[in-house]
Amino acid sequence: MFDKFKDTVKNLSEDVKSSVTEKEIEEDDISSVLEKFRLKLLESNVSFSAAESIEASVKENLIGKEAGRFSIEEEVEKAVKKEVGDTVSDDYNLLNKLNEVDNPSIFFIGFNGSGKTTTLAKVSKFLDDNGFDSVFGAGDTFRAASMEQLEEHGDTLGKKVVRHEYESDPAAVAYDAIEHAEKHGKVALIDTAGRSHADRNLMDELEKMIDVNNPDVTFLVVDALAGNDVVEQIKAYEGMFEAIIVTKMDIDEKGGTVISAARESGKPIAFKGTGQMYEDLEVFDKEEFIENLFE
Ligand SMILES: Nc1nc2c(ncn2[C@@H]2O[C@H](COP(=O)(O)OP(=O)(O)OP(=O)(O)O)[C@@H](O)[C@H]2O)c(=O)[nH]1
Ligand SMILES: [Mg+2]
Repeated sequence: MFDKFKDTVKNLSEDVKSSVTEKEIEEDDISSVLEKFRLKLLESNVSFSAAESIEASVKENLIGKEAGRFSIEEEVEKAVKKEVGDTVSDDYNLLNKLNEVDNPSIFFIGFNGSGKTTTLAKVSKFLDDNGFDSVFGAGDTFRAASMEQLEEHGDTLGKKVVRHEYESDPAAVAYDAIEHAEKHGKVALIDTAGRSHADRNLMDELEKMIDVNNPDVTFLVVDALAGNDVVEQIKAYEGMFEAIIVTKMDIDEKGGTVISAARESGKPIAFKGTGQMYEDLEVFDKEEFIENLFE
């Protein structure tokens, strides 16, 4: 896992070692290797601003130290861990949140193909395992076959799917699904159409959907392979979500998307998707994530 990120940190340690000639590490010794390190972080999907602060933290940790008196690897690792730890938060508990509100509703929003529909189904399974029944709202009335995809999950998981016609108003679908959930003491899980920031109509529609229905929880679903696009995605949905779910972590070599998403949004990471099965959803654990970056 995260081999590319590991190599980046390891290479930096080696580069620092070979570039330090004096006893005490000076800025000049390491500025070019830090520059290279920053570029490598960018290649590992770490956003520009996050890469800059990781670089600054490593620099601060090394300058003025006496080479040979300490382990460069350890210092580099310590600095990167601290910076990532300060950036990424896992401070989100969905079950607590659901216990706090009456008739909860959860929206899943995000770019095309990020994993919204699959994640909704996984969350339904997670809720089942924790004593919450759910109803699905087919709020993607836009993409062909989206409702059949959701109904397939509904059939498999034994969940009712509230749907209208294609091209109909998704705000009304969500409304009906939430009403149905309220009547039956269930949680409403609302699917939405995949958007890109260029789709002004779909973005307006999504804003309306959220305004009208005032969901208790809105998750932004981002794909770990999105790379630098995640910065744009966070901007496009700014103010609309309270926590993030990062999907496809099982096929991510780079690790940087979590760091970028956390940095650019300031929001906690609630869950991670780790495969295509319903049970492949885990509560995000920051310490475990950081350990995985280095082990
Ligand atoms: N390996 C892996 N694949 C995933 C994960 N989450 C979702 N996928 C796959 O990603 C693809 C897209 O998932 P969807 O749930 O359809 O994504 P979506 O955001 O609803 O897509 P649109 O509705 O078209 O915007 C599917 O093939 C999923 O099986 C994950 O955690 N790991
Ligand atoms: Mg979908």
